[in-house]
Order: sequence, then C-alpha cells, then structure tokens
Amino acid sequence: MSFPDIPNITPLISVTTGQTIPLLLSSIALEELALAHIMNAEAEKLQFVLGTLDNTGVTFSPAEVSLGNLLDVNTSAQRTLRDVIKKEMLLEFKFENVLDLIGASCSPTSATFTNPQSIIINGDTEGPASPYPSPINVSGLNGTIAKVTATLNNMSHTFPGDLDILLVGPQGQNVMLMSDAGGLFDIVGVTLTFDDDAATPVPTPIPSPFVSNTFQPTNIGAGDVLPGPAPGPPYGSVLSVFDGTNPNGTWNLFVFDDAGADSGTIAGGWSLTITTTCP
Ligand SMILES: [Ca+2]
Ligand SMILES: [Ca+2]
Ligand SMILES: [Ca+2]
Repeated sequence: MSFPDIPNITPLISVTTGQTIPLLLSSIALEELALAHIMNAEAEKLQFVLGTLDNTGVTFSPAEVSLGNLLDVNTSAQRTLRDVIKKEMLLEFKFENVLDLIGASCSPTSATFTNPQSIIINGDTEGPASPYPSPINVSGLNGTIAKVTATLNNMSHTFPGDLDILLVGPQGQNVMLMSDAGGLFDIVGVTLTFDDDAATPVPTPIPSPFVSNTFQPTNIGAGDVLPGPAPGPPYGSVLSVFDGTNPNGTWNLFVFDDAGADSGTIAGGWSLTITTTCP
C-alpha cells in the first residue's frame, strides 16, 4: 500500500530533535487558533439569529425566528462545540507528548570543540594575527550554556603582554581572555586555559620557565580597541557572559598583537569546552 509524501518539503531540510520541539508547539498553537475561530463562528451564528450581530447588514425580525428555530441553532452549535472539545483532548495528548520529548531530548552535556589550525602572530609590527578571527563552529548542542572555558594550545610568544585575545560567541557576547597581561618573559609551547573558576588571573610577568596552567580571564589596563571584524568595546571580563545563551553557531577568536617587535604562534590552535543545561 503506497502513501503520498506529506509534506512535500523541497529542498529537503534536516532538523534535530531539539529543533522539532518549537515546530510541534507552533503546530499545537495553530490548531488552537483554528478552534478559536470555529468557536467564534458559532457565537456569531447565535448572535445572527438573535439579531444582535450588527455588522452583516442582515437581521431577522423576532417574528421570523421561532422557538424551534432557536433550538435547532442551539443544537447545531452544541454539536460543533462537542467536536471542538474532542479535538482539544487530542491536542492535550499531543502537548503532553511534546513535554515528554523535551525531557528526553535535553540532558546536561559537556563537549569540546577544537580548531587545530595554527594562529600565526606576526607581532614585529602591531597588527592582527592570521587567521583573524580563528573560528570554531559549534552545532548539535541542546539547551543553553551553563559554563564555557577556552584553551589556547601550544602557545609561544616572546612578549605575551603584547597580546589582546578576544573570544566572541555566536550570539554576539564577548570576553577578553587575555589583554596586556603576562609581561615580558618568553612563553614557549604552553597551553593556557581560561576559566572563571580558576584560582588566579594571568600573572604579570608570567614566571619563566612557565608551565601550562588555568587562569581567570585577565584584562590589564583600559582602552583596547580591536580592529574589525572584531566587535568594538566594551569587552566582557568573564566567561559567564555566555551563560544562558544558545551555544550553537560560530565562535570567533580574535588575536591581536598591540606592539612592535616580539612575535609568536598558537601552534595547536584553540579549543572551547561548553557545558549546557536544559532550558
Ligand atoms: Ca609584538
Ligand atoms: Ca587591556
Ligand atoms: Ca592591549
């Protein structure tokens, strides 16, 4: 037995479980709206025979409407409303199933995304690193952000205090991870993680020799303005600026060297670890 393809969606789309939930809720809302129109039409039918519907230009005089006529109309309205009530019960079942789907589709998740492409910091003259920005595309996460940490992998620079490093989320929030911090000693092949819950900000100067470590986002001084396409100031100071937002989309890391002489690389690119929570 064959069955027609309904709906005919061209071009083909693909949606995640999470994306279907608002569509299902919208479909329930549209059906409720249709039922409201039907009930309104029944009410207007009653108004019409009673002569109280004044926008039609047509009214019955009371003598034309018998008690039998009124009872017939009443019966008709009653039958229609009975069908509406049946449909409302089905919609309630549908709504309860969607609520179950929300519970099943969303569990707190922690995931790490990496762009391994090296970021070259040609800091002999002031200017942006390459690439600028370095993107990470995040997809497939349910819920909203509960926590974000960012890691710069295998980073070297002969004067880390030259750096202004800005992270911009897919919804436009941003945080300055490290700016004018770290001082003058070389860092070689270190991995820096930024976490609001770290014990300390980036020390100035970073002690030498330096080992990989986790720091709070650290912005020394004021007045940084990164060149476009980075957003302009003001810049966020904590990673919790992303909390409660949708994690999916393109995250961008803007690395800028704000002083001549001294260069570096972030040879292993960078990573984001995102923890989400159910709405
Ligand atoms: Ca420099
Ligand atoms: Ca600064
Ligand atoms: Ca700066």
